[in-house]
Amino acid sequence: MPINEIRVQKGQRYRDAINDKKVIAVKKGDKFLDLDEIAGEDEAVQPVYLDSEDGLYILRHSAAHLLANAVTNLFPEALPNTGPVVENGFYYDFDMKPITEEDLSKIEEEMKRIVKENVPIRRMIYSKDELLKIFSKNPYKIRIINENVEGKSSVYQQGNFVDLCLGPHVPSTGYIKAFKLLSIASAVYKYDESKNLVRIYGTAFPDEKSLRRYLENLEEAKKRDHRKIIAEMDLAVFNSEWAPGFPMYTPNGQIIRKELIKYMDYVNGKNGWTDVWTPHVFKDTIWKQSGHYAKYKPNMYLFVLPDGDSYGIKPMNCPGHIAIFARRKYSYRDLPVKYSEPGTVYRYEKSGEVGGLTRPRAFTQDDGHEFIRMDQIVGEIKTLLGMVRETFTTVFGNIEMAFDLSVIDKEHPENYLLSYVCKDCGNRVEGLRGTDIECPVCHSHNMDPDFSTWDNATEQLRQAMDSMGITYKEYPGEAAFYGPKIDVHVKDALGRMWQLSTIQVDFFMPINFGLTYTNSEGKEERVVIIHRAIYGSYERFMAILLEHFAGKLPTWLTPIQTYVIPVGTANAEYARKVNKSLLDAGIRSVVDDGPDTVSKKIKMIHDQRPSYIVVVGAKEEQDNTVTVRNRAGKSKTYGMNEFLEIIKNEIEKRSVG
Ligand code: THR
Repeated sequence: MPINEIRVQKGQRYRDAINDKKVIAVKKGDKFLDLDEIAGEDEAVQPVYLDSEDGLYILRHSAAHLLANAVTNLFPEALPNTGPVVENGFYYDFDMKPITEEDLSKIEEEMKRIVKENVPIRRMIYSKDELLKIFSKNPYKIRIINENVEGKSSVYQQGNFVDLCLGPHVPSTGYIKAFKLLSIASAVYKYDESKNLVRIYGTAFPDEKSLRRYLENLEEAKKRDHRKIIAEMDLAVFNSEWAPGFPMYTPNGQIIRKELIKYMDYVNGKNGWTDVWTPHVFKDTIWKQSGHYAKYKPNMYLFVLPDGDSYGIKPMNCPGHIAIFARRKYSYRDLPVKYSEPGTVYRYEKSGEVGGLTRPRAFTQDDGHEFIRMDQIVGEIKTLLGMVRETFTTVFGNIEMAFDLSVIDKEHPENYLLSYVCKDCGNRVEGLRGTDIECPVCHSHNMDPDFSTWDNATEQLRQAMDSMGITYKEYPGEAAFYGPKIDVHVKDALGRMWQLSTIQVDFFMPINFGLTYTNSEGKEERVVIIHRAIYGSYERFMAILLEHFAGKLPTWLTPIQTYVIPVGTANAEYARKVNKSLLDAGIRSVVDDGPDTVSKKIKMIHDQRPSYIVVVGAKEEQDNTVTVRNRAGKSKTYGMNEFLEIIKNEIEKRSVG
């Protein structure tokens, strides 16, 4: 039974106070310590179990050291740089000659050998001078020491291998039983772009069973890779020569996209959103005013026309929606004003970062901007969260969602747009960002940040989620520079979390564009903008849908809903008739009345994943029935009209299956 607390006496080694092999470290306050450390006083510490979240982190960190130990044993000239824990595993970067898959197996074998030897892992403290001597042959470590160590620091030693590290680690290499090296990549050294390091990725788990499950999931994820499914179902075209990072949709892909847009139109419509259209290109004047130019310029596609005017292709839709909002005056009764648009945006990403539909350079957001009063935040956020829940439950069925509240880091006010109050003259300025803020009235630099607007908005976001019974985690420092935000993630069929929706409160652009309304006392007040996307973008959403359903999309989204096959040429006429009835009922149906056998046709259409294969022979023709095979391979015969009703109902309800 895991316990929460262990009492240790002054001078006692933690290891000696704990009699449980599953405990690999201890936690004292918010600090983690090795089991070999000695208590400085009588105290209570928390045991860290190998199979806990903290334990897994320590295990993977130790596995990264094990990897570096094995690499330097086999390739003595290799210079280790850094080896952090990452999501689902760890990596280590080495300055060394490129290695092969065969080398990877050898490294893994060497790691196993070191594990079998159960080498103790020891922590030692050295002065900066001593550290510089210990690592004198490794310029990467020297740089880290020079940049980070003041006075002294710890190293960890296991046998002949020593690494600069703060720890903690498992007590000995024998603890790292279930691990696997996954891949080799090349990583650019961040201080010298001409230097390519060899990055080795791996993972480790507390037991073999969890490792096996993870590796099976990884295999399944490869099978479900949306780029593979896109090719099989003929959904999109990626042409790296003509349009690098700009996906194009084929007729099949456009069907899915249009269905998603149609559904979002429906959700928007019933929640008071009205569709607008904005152009893809604006003059740079708008981008300067919105702040995009200052923040987004390196990611924008910009051009100058012969008349000297400069333009930018939109990286976001907000300025366009703002330009529409700003066309007239508003009273407090007119708000909220809600504009939505499937708005295509263009963001330059380095070529190494572009791939498939998850990282394109052009994508279409199911974007929306609403212009509201401060007192409307709770109500509007609740409506938006309701839209998020409805959308994901409709599209995915029963799906786990996680909500993050990203809030300001008050320790770093310089990162955000804030109001400041001058301590000398009492003047208040709004929406400034940076350090050393100057009072525009008395030029004093004695300015106090005023967090009240942020606090108010953040509290409204909390209230909205609390009142809906939504549990969420707060992330200080993750807010947008213009306001707090809620991000929604879903857990897919393989247990992976994907961030989809974003709901952002913004006080900044209303200031930049002078967006106001007249309040009930006839005074002008600033509006608040909420930026939101429910799917996120159509591209990313489609990728996630394809991977979640392994391409077997619910019928309403499937490009080919029915595929009609006659048993023989004698039934071809009836098959065409059945196909026409389906088409007439609005079903996306295709008939294959060619000479191939039924089994060959079924095999040929397999990768396109039609919802139903409708096989008709003499018996069906005589009875005016259809024999329908679903994706699970089960067949059933229905009257023609009966089947039409069933499939129409399934599509209309957007059933998940
Ligand atoms: N401008 C916002 C963004 O791109 C959307 O409105 C959600 O993140």
